[in-house]
Amino acid sequence: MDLLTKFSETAGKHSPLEEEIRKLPLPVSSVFVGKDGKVRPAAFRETDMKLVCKGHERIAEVFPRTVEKCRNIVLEAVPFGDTPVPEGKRVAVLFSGGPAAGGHNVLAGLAIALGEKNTLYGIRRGPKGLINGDLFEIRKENIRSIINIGGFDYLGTDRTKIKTDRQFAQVKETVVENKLDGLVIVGGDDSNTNAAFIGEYLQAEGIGCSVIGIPKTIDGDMAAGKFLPISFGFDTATKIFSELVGNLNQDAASAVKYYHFVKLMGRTASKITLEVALQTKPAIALISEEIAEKNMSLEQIVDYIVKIIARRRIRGINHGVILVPEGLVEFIPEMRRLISELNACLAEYERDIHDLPTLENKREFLYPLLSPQSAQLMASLPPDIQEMLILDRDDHGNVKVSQIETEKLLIDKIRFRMSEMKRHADRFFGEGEGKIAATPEQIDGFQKATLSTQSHFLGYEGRSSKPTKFDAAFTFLLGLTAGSLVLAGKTGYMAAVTDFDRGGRILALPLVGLITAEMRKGKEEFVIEKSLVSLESASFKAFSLNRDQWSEQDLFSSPGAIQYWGPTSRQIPVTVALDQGYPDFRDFNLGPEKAIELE
Ligand code: FBP
Repeated sequence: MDLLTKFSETAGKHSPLEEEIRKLPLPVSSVFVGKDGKVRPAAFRETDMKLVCKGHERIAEVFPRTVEKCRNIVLEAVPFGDTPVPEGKRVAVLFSGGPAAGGHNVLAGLAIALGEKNTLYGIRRGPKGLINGDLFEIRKENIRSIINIGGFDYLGTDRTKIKTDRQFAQVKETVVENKLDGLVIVGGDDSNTNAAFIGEYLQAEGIGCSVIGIPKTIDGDMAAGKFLPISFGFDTATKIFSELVGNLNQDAASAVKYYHFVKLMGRTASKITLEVALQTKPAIALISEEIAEKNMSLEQIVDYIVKIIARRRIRGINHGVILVPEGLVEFIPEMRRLISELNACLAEYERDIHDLPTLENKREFLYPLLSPQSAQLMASLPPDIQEMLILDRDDHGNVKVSQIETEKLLIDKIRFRMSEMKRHADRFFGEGEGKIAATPEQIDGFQKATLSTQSHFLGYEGRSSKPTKFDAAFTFLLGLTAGSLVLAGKTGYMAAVTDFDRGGRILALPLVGLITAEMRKGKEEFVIEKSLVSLESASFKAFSLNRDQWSEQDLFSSPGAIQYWGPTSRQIPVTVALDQGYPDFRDFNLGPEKAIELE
């Protein structure tokens, strides 16, 4: 074969690595392994564990049939035994929201759990495809080409929220027309809340279709403590980001001229930033939850960063990496107030504001409606950030924080503050509270040095990578779990895996036990509470105990690339290992490895 032919053959998901990792054996928890050694579905039994969220009475009113059926009891998978696997079932699956590595292995797990005698359908373009009835049959040979391969492109995804009566009726139409016995929704908190609503609605309509959720999001905020340590995609995304941040650490220390400001995805929780910080030990990492807890204003955050940069400079370090969580703006109290006032204005005047031609017109319209503090804060923000805050919301009403350049906002403010420090060095250096101790020579050096910055946003590059071995195994198990739940006729559950260090325990969590009722803008909303960074967690404590050392001594770490074979191939997130109390983070155990047969 000539070189050109060889090269051409690598197109379309056939890179040498993709070819090899398609064959990667995966750890499979023993409940899914039959006596013949083959992977098969599991059965479920009730445990003595219950999941009940606050405001349960209201949840029981809204989801009466689901609550009555599941009684909020957590189920656990047990071996299927010798009973024959049900046949003739038709099950459809969709991806919802942002991509996360491992989605394709969910399909592989589902296909294997259902086996030859049942049919798996893919729903194109997420919830929108469910509404429009856009289904196709997934065959084993299709799975063979996507197993262990990243992305959501095989099915596609979108962020449509199913909320109107008409949309629910359309979902019913799709289910009835396609004679579906099961619907599997792969998504985050919003999508799993939607799954619970669809499950309840179908029961009310007398349609016997199981609805099962699968916890997905790189953000890591779709988690439930010991029941579900993390969602899938988090491990892969944080490893990709850690490699890149590690490289930036290394470059900063080599070129010794730049501060790299890196915004890291995570719309709300700072879990990604915390994990990447533990892996790379940067000069500074901001954790939104801590900022909210300490009630820090934007100016105080700037102050905190500037002081560290100044101290490092006094010690002769004029470079480093600063991690900024994507969701930061919504955790700064004054920004949060501004956003909530803007949300209230949008709820009432969205059309009017939308129709105004320029940003200036929009501001003129809005300023009188805002409190003086919020109007002043708004005026101090760069125009592009004002624009984002004014209008752009997704279908679930979220501000599109991924498009807000918080890292650049911080850079601007820090530059301004640094120049002030240079001009009035006596106010900032010397003896006294809050001042930085420095010799006249050190102050002179500080005044002469320049602050050179680079800004980065890491997000999309971590969502669609090939899954790590952990995410590949985790998602395969989640698919097996969801398929098994449908075969067992269960509805209103989320597939979950826990005990990552002990062979993997397979659970089914009642969705109604995760949902709470909240009043938002005077309206009752049902949500799965996001799992945020807890300042009491072992992972946050490990971070806060070490961060000063990292910033003072430039003790960064460069963890390197994702591995499928080799020393870090079995590593799980450090945050997960610390918070779950595992003895090590280097060696997950989700069961013995098996070659995945898709014959
Ligand atoms: P999901 O919660 O849907 O998995 O998405 C998370 C996320 O990756 C966030 O971190 C980010 O804010 C958002 O998606 C951006 O999504 P997009 O630009 O694709 O709408």
